[in-house]
Amino acid sequence: MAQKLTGEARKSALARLNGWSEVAGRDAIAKKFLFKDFNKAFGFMPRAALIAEKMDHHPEWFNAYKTVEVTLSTHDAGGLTELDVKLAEAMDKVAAG
Ligand code: H2B
Repeated sequence: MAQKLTGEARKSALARLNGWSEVAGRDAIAKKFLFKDFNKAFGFMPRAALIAEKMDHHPEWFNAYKTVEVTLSTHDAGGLTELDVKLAEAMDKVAAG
């Protein structure tokens, strides 16, 4: 099972990410993706979902109009792991087109 990220490994993993921040009060990261319109936001979701399913690592997310708010945490580990960082990077790539 993935290990919780701590210390230097956690610092460097978080430094790799763009626009993601640590969530207050829980060991998770979050990002609010802002798209041009609903079509782009909703188009992002199935593409990201297929990657998440392939990784067997799933986001918590919420769509409203052209925003998609994503929270990532590894439930099995009770906190942030490398899996969350990998999924965050993959989502950034999908969002960039
Ligand atoms: N997604 C996330 N975000 N955290 C997990 O711990 C997790 C998951 N565990 N997706 C997976 C599924 C696990 O429940 C299955 C059985 O592999």
